Amino acid sequence: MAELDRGERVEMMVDIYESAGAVTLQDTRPQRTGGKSGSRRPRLAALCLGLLCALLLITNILLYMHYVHGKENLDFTAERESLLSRIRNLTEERDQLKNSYQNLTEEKIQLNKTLTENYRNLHTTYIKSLAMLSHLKEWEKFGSSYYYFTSEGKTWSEARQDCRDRGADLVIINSIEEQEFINKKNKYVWIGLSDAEAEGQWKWVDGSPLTIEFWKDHEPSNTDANEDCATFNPNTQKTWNDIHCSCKAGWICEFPLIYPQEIH
Ligand SMILES: [Ca+2]
Ligand SMILES: [Ca+2]
Ligand SMILES: [Ca+2]
Repeated sequence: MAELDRGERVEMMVDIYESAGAVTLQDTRPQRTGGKSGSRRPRLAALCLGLLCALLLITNILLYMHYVHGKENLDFTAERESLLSRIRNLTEERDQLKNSYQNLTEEKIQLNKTLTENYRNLHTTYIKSLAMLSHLKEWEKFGSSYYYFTSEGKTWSEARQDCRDRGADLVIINSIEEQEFINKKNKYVWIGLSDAEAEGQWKWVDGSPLTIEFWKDHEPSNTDANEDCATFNPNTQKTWNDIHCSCKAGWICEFPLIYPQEIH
């Protein structure tokens, strides 16, 4: 061996390695051939398992979607019932409000009527008060009224108009005290009593019927069927007489501080 040159030793070592590699390849080649057919089964199993997992996943997704959809349907039904209930409640409230509105409208109309009537009465009283104040020094107070006496000759209607112009009306005799008060003035005058609207049905100028009477004997006579206005003839206890309304006489105006309908 020592006699072998360097080139021969190298060739020998190459041959040894190649022989060793060939042996190694011959040992391993059959094993690789047998392993190729055996590795297909795990891959197929893995593929099937993957498919099963995918199928299971899809199934789960479908079940979840079905569950969610069903739950949404239930939620929708409950919400629909809730909304219907609210609609019913709102409808009832609307009907109640409608009734309340109608009642309030009727009350408003009634209040407006009352207010208008009160305003009209107040305005009338105001105008009467102004007229009364302008002639106050000519008036005489007795009881709860002011009285204006005049002997100027006018018809019953003219006399009444004069009283109205003064914010008052012809006198209404409500008591024996008022009768005696007027009697003491000793004036022949018109009083606010007439049966012009219905013969024999004597009424005061405010529309009230007689509550106390002081007719002279045999009066009211309605002489010539045309005596519809009452005069006051002083100096007797019974002083009233009906005469023609177109006759001339003095008159008495009365401005009550209390309205006649408030006197009981
Ligand atoms: Ca009176
Ligand atoms: Ca008459
Ligand atoms: Ca008469």
